[in-house]
Amino acid sequence: MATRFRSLWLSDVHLGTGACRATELLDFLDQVQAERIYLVGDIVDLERMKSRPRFPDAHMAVVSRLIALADRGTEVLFIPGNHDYEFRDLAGSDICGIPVLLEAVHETPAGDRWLVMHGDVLDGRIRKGTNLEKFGAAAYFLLTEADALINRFRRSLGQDYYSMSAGLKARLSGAREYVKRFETIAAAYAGERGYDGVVCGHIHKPGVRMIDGVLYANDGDWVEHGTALAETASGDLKLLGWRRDAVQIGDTVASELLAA
Ligand SMILES: [Mn+2]
Repeated sequence: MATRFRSLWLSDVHLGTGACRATELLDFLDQVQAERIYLVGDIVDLERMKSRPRFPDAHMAVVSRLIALADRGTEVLFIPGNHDYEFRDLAGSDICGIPVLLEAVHETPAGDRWLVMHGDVLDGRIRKGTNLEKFGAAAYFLLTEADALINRFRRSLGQDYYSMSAGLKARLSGAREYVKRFETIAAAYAGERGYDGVVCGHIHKPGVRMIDGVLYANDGDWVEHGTALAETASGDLKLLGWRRDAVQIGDTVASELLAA
């Protein structure tokens, strides 16, 4: 029995790469239902496919599933990221019933307005005036590469997915600094533009918190974490995580944060 939500956000699926957890995502999509699904960028990794073209059946099955959901009445919206930026040229039109947008504005049941964007637009601001060139986005994402290899072995042994780079990144101060700056700058950017919150992806670090009065929400990724954000009918925002047996539903966050 699928759990019903008002809205669902997922991003950084990176279809077309060995690191993509397509099978887990398909299982996740069996377990949740939503009135609308925001695809918040880096869904298909066209960047990687330029050097190493591959598209396994499970990856195509994810594409087919999303198109089928749109066909059966789910409002599916696609906001391209930096790994599928070519689709930005299609903004204003749609792909198989899925509108393509540069960004979206989500309205909550309480009437709050959240900016929905991938987040790469902030990369320039994040590096400005810091030494993050030494440990920028490129190095950060390189750490995710080793995961695919390790987990291929772990899966063959029947073990659950373990994210090495997630653990490694948590210990590296450069990575922590990058994540913290991204979160702060994303919230400030949305606040400057008059929004009550921002929902994004890009940094492969799920999280939800208030930053200077603006809700910051990151839906994570389907390379390391296997996470999505979901809004209930009453407007609570939850971080969902895929597990072998069931979708793990995190604590209520938005309503408590917003009431604080
Ligand atoms: Mn990205």
